[in-house]
Amino acid sequence: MTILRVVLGDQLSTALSSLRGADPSRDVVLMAEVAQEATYVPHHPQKIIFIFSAMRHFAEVLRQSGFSVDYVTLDAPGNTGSLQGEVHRAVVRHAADSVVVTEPGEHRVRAEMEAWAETSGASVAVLEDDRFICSHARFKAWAAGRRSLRMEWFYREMRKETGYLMDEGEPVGGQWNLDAENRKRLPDRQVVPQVSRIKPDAITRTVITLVRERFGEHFGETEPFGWAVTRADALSLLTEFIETRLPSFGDYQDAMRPDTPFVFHSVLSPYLNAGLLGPREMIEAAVAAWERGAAPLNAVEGFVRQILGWREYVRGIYWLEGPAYGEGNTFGDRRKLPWFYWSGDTEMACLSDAIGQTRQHGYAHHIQRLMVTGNFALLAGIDPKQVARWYLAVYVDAYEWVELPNVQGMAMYADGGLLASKPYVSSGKYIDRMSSYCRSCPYNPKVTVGKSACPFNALYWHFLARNRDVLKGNQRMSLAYRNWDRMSEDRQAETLAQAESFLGQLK
Ligand code: FAD
Ligand code: DLZ
Ligand code: SF4
Repeated sequence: MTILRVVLGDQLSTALSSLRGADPSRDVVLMAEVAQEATYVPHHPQKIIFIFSAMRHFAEVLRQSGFSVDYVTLDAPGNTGSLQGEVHRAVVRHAADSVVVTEPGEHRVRAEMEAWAETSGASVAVLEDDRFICSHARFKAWAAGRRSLRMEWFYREMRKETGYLMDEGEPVGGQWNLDAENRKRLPDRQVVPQVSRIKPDAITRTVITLVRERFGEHFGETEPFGWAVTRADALSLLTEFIETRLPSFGDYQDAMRPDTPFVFHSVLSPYLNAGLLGPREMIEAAVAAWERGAAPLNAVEGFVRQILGWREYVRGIYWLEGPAYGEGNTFGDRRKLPWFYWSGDTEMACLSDAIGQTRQHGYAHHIQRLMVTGNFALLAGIDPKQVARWYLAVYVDAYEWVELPNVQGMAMYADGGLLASKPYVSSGKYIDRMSSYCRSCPYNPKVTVGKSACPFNALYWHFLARNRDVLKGNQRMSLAYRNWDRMSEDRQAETLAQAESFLGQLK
């Protein structure tokens, strides 16, 4: 009675539910590199390299602990190119009568698993992914009967339940959220520590060659490739973050500087999402740094909130809302994604830098994703589906369960305000305040109309004016509308004309 235990590319943890209770002398682990997963969106080559190389290294870890691993490489003869096809072939190869798998991170793959039993002839058990702190049932119970599903309330429950940063039922320091302290601009003199990159080993170099041959035309540079592909290296990067960047993580969480892609961020999301690191150990490492006086509370609370709060919350929303969540389009936006999102070819310095580093590293930090590329897409009225597809393709950490709520809900307000109490839109003023981009930009963030005007400015007013019917009932938008209404009619007309002329030229 052979059991086939399937491990997907973002399930690289020895504590995975599908591996629990396995009998290495009888069961077989299947891991398969398949073209379908590499191309359902045109993933950044570094994302594919990261996943394939981390899969190959993880297969070795399993083998060393006694598992029999059937690993199908992308170029293996007979590779059918799909998970379904590979499960079917492996069931036949090993005469398996049952398949055990941990639930995937996407509705698309979850639906495909429903068909595995039919095509393979074996029974299929899909187990809960308990690498998360909050189970589906717990999230559902939290959401039940609430009118508003704001992250902050969820986060407080998670703090109470886990006891992280709690003291006798109260938040340490007396406040749940220290974000007010976390919006500092990066001073020019502030030195930003280096993020170590990991030198590719022989396995990674083989994968780089394979990916360059097969997916070289995808957006993004293949090299230099510096991502960790083993848990040991990911752990050393976690330690480096805690020691060198966490102390200033809070202060400069929202800050941006040209050619400084990582600032004080952890740059650990690819490892966390693929299973090389777990959420608890990351949180506990940060809390321990605070306990020994090595990092201040605003940094540690801010970091813990990203993982215990935002990450768990967006996952809960994704599964609670189901596939229909991706269909929302609050403002009926239909404009196609501008070509510069793929080429990086724009004079707007903020967008050029954020897209340029995305191409180079498959990484941009949260404020770049939200307030530069996301903000522009929302202001310009880009079709949310095209925006979501872009984000899913270009970031090494992107899987739909985490990408979609961030795009639909947070960046595009396409879920009608389920996640965000108001659209995250801003003029060039915000980008100028939080970055030094504008200094090297041909546009002027203080100008709204004319040749030198920052495009974000007129677009901001155009967004408000064209979406007034949808947003007029939102109290949090009322100040913005009062400012618009205070403008003279002539000024409003020239501002809208400026935005329309810009949009008309957008390709
Ligand atoms: P840090 O700033 O160091 O934060 C620490 C950790 O907190 C991250 O590693 C991540 O695991 C978690 N985290 C922080 N913010 C969020 C959030 N909003 N949602 C979920 N987890 C969070 N994150 C992804 O992991 N995958 C995505 O595909 C993704 N797409 C995004 C798209 C948009 C439009 C936006 C606005 C955000 C998106 N995020 C996504 C969230 C966030 O931008 C990234 O998690 C973060 O930039 C990863 O870099 P880091 O590890 O340096 O994060
Ligand atoms: C993202 C990805 C890629 C590029 N390739 C594979 C693969 O070849 N084999 C595999 O098992 N998983 C891969 N993945 C991760 C899956 O796409 C991921 O498991 C689903 O999107 C669900 O989160
Ligand atoms: Fe971006 Fe406008 Fe500043 Fe240029 S002036 S960097 S377009 S915000």
